[in-house]
Amino acid sequence: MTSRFARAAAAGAALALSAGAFAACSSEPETTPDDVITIFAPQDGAQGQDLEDNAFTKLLEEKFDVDLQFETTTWDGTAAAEKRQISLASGDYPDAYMLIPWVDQFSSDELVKLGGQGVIVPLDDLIGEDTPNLTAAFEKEPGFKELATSPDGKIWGIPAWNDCYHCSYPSKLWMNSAWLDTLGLEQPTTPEELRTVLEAFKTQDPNGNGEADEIPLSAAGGSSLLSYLMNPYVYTAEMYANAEGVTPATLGTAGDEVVLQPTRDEWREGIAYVASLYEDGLIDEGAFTQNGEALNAKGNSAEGVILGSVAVMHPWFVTSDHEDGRYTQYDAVPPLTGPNGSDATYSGGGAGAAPGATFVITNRSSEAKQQKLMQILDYMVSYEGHLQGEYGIEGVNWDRPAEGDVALDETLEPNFKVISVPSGETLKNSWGPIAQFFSDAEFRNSQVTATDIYSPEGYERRLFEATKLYEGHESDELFPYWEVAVTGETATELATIQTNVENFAVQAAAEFVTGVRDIESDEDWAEFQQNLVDLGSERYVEIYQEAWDASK
Ligand SMILES: [Ca+2]
Repeated sequence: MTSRFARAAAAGAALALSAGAFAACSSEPETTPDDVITIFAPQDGAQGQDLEDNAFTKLLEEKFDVDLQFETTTWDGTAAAEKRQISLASGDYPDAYMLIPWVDQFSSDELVKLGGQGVIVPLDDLIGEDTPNLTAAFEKEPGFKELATSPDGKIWGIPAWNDCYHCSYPSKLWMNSAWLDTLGLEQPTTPEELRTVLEAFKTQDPNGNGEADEIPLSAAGGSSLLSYLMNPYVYTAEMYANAEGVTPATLGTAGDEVVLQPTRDEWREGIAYVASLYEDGLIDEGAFTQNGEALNAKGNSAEGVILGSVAVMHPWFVTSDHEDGRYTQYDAVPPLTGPNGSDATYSGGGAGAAPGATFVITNRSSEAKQQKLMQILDYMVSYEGHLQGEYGIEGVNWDRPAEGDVALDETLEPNFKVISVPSGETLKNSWGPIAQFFSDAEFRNSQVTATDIYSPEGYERRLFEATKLYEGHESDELFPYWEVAVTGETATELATIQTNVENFAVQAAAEFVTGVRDIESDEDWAEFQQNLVDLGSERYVEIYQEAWDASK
């Protein structure tokens, strides 16, 4: 039994004497007194987090004269989504939900539905003079307010705005510079130059052990590899999957028209190129199927350095504890230039942010509680509240900058630095990503970061500098799906089609690359097109076309 329920019952002890108090739950929500606010939130015990007994919780309780009680779930997306749905369906839900967007959050569709049912309350009238920090954040980043505004024009909840610069350009290629030096080669700039480099990695023993054990190009899961290699031919976004579903990565645009990229001849040409690399043995056989753990094992192989290049967001596949210094060897290769130019995959809207909300207030909350909850939210949007909410206690978890410290973005004044603590204690004093409502570029990039990009302490700077190689390569064909919301019955219809089409496109692409399907065969190509149609691809494009038109 959750402590929230237990305490709420205790608080209403007089009522609890009557068995009816419990039976009444479903029709007439029991609520706690105004000075007790109940919150549903994910909690990560592995990082030492106990929201009931947490330094930031105590700070808020004192500052806002309130007792915060939690109903917790885990950081596992599927389990968290399920528990949230159960709590809503039971009728025994708390005053508010505070979630982590990449674990589980309310979708636009859910917000409109729950708002219409009166389960969650509109925040529009609660935002204003009483929430100066949120109001200022909306003015500073109009995209944040747009993200918070539902398709019906109301603000039913607050999403997290997380302007992660390096995540905005997720499809990067990390190549071993030491190997290039050994072989007297430069970083490739075109698809054919890449082939030449990969062939040299494969045949010229760059790790010098006399064995042909080199893996020229690897990846984990197929999507990042495809988007980096395909972009010189046709704009290709990277597919992400989370508890809410998959991103519409197959979609591109031609002017005002939404286009399914895998129907295009340019897509076929791109796949033919990737397939030719695979046929030449230049791509790791596991690239499309192996998970992160398997890639990690190759990157950190005890036999020595065997990875020539890896298509992933950042070089997490090597650890810093190897004596051979492999941790320092991988550098990002800028987008390759091909017939389509030199596009880079771009993910906008605060990088991975999706329409919807991480914070909502329910109809269980009295007006006094609603106001208090908005004050608490507003404090977490403020600079000081954000620092303490996300990181914890000053002097223990973070510090003010010292003389000589440099911000991640060197053009900004350094504002804070995070202090390393054992991994089992990282969230002992903070709410972590729950409090990350407004991580705009200025906040994130004013963090003190070591200037040696090849030291573990300078890792974020290495990613920051690598990303500059990709910035400015946004495609004319990009479909800004994060600005497009689909609601109502259409959303239900879309969810199934989207999952089917997107998963199939990645699977079929891998099959074309590995030779299960023949990209040169017109018959196989026609079959692939028919498969897409059978999965609802035409309706898929139609739904997004209508929603995109409506969003303009
Ligand atoms: Ca070798």
